[in-house]
Amino acid sequence: MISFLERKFFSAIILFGIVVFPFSVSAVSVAPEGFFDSEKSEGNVLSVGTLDFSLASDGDFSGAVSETESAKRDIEVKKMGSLGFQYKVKADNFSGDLCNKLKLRVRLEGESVPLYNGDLNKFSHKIGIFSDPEKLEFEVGLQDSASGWEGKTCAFDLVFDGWQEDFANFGEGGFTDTEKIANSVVSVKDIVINEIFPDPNGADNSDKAHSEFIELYNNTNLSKNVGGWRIYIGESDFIEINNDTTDGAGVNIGAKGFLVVYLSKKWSGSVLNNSSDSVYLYKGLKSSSDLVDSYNYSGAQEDKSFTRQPSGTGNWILAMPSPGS
Ligand SMILES: [Ca+2]
Ligand SMILES: [Ca+2]
Ligand SMILES: [Ca+2]
Repeated sequence: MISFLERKFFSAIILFGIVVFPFSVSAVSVAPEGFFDSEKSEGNVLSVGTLDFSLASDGDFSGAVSETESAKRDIEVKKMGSLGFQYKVKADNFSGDLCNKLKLRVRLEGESVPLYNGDLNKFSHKIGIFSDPEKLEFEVGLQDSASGWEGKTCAFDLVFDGWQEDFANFGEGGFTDTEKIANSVVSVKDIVINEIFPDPNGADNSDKAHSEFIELYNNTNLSKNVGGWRIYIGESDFIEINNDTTDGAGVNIGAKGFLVVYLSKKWSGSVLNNSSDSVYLYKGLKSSSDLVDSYNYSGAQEDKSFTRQPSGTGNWILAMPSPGS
């Protein structure tokens, strides 16, 4: 048994401890900074922990999107600091007409069910607690209803926000880290005019060896049938694509393949002007809805052709003729 007085004494000690001990702690923590050297400061930071991650990627989206093709890139998230974290990813900072015509699918490497499958410009997804290593697979393609997408671009950022595991959401407290990575996507047509040869050596279209030609290229990974399509030179002259005009090569263009249409198969003199002209590719009869591709050239030279560099997607240059390759 302890007496009333003893109890008061112990209470006083406890009260003293509550009141005085905090002061003694703060007295230590407010000691002059000069008493601490830089090593001790570093130690303090490390004892708290750091939240830091980085992003690694082999490169921008590979390939171009078309009616049948998508483009992909992988981004690896790497933990750099000592603290575990949760994270979320969003697409932001869009520029270019293609952005609102793209859909996005995001997968965690090795998982079959996508984390996200929807419009690119609405993408914002909480991934959750990070577990090392973590690679995300991003795949963009055209929205099903997209129109007027040919030859467009979209640039955007993927923004990764990380925060401490013990807070439910980013911005609610604790340490955070934000990293972003820039992306660009281009769209191409499935089939394009790839090369135009207006002025062969000597008399144009005197025979196949001196034939003007137009080369098509298939940007996709699927064979395409272009039988019955028409190439117009100017507004009214046209040549149909068939087994005869492709000189035995048929009317299918293999994946990432070429098909050459020889104008000497229809005409015996120059049809492509040896200075400037316009070439159109239609899916059959000439109508705006069936226009696949077109190109106006000027400044032709004998024994040189106009060609996309690289094939299928590049800008037009004047180069040595390369029918079928
Ligand atoms: Ca010539
Ligand atoms: Ca010519
Ligand atoms: Ca070529």
